[in-house]
Amino acid sequence: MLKVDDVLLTPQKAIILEDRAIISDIHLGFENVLQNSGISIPEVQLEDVIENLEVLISHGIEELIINGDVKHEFSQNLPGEWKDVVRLLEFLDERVKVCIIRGNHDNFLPTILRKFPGIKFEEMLMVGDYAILHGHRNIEINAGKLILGHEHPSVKFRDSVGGVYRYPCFLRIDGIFVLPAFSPLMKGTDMLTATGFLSPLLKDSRVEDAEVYAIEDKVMYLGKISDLKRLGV
Ligand SMILES: [Mn+2]
Repeated sequence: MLKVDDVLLTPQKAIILEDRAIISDIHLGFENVLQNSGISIPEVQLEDVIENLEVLISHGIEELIINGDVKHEFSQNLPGEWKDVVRLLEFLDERVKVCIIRGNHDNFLPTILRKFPGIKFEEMLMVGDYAILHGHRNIEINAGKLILGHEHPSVKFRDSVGGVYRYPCFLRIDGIFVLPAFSPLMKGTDMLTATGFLSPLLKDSRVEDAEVYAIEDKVMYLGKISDLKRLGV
């Protein structure tokens, strides 16, 4: 874990703030999207997600905040499709307090959440000085510090013999932290070639100024995007 300002960045792709862990963009069911486009992939995502959450919960956190996009598909709400979400929420509900922040893929989530009266569902949550929100919409915020999801940041490097390495990463820019996608299947957006951010809340920020905290077995500070570009990695 790496301490930055008043938060901890963990290799499980979570930010720990006070006694809470914040993750984002689980995108359960993404396997189905890959399968539908002809890519054969076993449905292993839920197990992987639960394994990582077990590690996080073992740090003794009081509450887990899921900062948007629990499930990938947002056009339908078929019961069978949602079994992974129900299993995940059952697993969490028995162990920690849970708060889900609405993401752009979460339109149908409230239907499932009726089964879980203990789980909060919010547009935004304040924890200390931080506003925690997904970031896909522009909403009025009275906080200088933000924790966002939605961007799925990663950095992609190429070595001299053509090997390609991609690491999910946290970004820190203008008092804002951006979480990597918690999903083990999402490759993420390569910030070294991205020309801008998706979030309207980052419209005044430059990608070049973002500081990169890449995740492998541990969290590594790599400097700013502009530094990495200058190094030609
Ligand atoms: Mn999103």
